[in-house]
Amino acid sequence: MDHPMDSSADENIVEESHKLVDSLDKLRVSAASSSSNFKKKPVIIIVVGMAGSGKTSFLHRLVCHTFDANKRGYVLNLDPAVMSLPFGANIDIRDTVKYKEVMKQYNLGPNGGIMTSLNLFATKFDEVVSVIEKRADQLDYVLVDTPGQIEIFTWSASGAIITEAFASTFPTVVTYVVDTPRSTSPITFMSNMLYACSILYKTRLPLVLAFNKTDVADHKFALEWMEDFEVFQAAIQSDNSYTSTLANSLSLSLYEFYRNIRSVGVSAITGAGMDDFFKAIEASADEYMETYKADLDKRKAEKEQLEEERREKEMEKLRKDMESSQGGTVVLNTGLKDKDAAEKMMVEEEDDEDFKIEEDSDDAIDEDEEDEEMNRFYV
Ligand SMILES: Nc1nc2c(ncn2[C@@H]2O[C@H](COP(=O)(O)OP(=O)(O)O)[C@@H](O)[C@H]2O)c(=O)[nH]1
Ligand SMILES: [Mg+2]
Repeated sequence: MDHPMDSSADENIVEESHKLVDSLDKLRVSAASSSSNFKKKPVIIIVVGMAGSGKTSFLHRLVCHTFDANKRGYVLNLDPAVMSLPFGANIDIRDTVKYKEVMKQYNLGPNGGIMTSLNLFATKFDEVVSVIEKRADQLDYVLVDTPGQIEIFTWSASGAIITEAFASTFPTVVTYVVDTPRSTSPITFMSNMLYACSILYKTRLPLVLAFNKTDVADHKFALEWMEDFEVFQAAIQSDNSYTSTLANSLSLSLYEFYRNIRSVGVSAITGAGMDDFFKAIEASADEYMETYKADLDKRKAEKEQLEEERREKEMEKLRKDMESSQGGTVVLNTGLKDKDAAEKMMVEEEDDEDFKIEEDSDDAIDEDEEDEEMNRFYV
């Protein structure tokens, strides 16, 4: 059977998780080294959203738009299970990992297969970042498509590794695609917003809400709900299925979230809203430089400071240890076992002393010497 990965044949999941950790270390190193030559371009656009919200179609639209606008885009497909892509991807996870083989080999279902494929790919992600770094001067945007099921990317270690790897090297913006016609119920809308909110706080990256499929349903209702709390409250109240106080209080806390994000209405099919979308991306990239990058640098400096302090403490400890051991001081352990050993040692010392006394005393005669004297006597 062909191995799903191009490299060695008998790896197992445990090994892969080790590799994942290794790759995280590698990425940390590359992130640290790249901080000095951080580039303002390209802007990474990571497209996430619920299954069927239109991520892949939207990405296709973005590819067409960047091409028409004479912008240089680079496309990355992270969905191992997609049958066919409407665009040509520069880097495609399917070229590296065969998702069906992963399912067979690790005996997994479709979601486990996608997740493991993404983990396998994440182990190679430092290479992906360096490929993009090499082309950075010639690129304006890197467009990233993610697996259909949102949680595979947003709640997995590999998704976090990939996002962090990008965010520590280039300005990175997350785009959350919303299926507008399916979010017209206030409760569905709120669930979707809570999910987007959790992504914002998890990644700490600028977030753009792309209300997709506006050719089917206008996103005006969503903007009204986000702008005016009372309008949304009224909508919740009229929704008989769910009128609990929980929904009310949750919706209130979401207002803080709405203030931190940009939202645009788009249609992947008609291409509506593209200019507004790219304006939101540019503003978000600036925001990245002002907030995320600054925060990243601060965190890095704090980490370095802590590391420096730790190193100094260790050195101080070592210096003290050396000073105290110079005079030959040995700290005795008073554990039971050692106590026996210490007693033994004392007995032996006593023996030595006895022997010394005998040896030093004038009466003491060595056996051999005695024999010698006897021999002389009888000769
Ligand atoms: N009417 C309409 N349909 C769309 C739009 N964007 C995507 N779709 C449809 O939504 C379905 C799911 O799209 P897809 O891009 O595969 O979603 P993904 O799973 O998020 O990648 C497909 O049938 C698309 O044709 C849009 O802007 N308008
Ligand atoms: Mg897709």
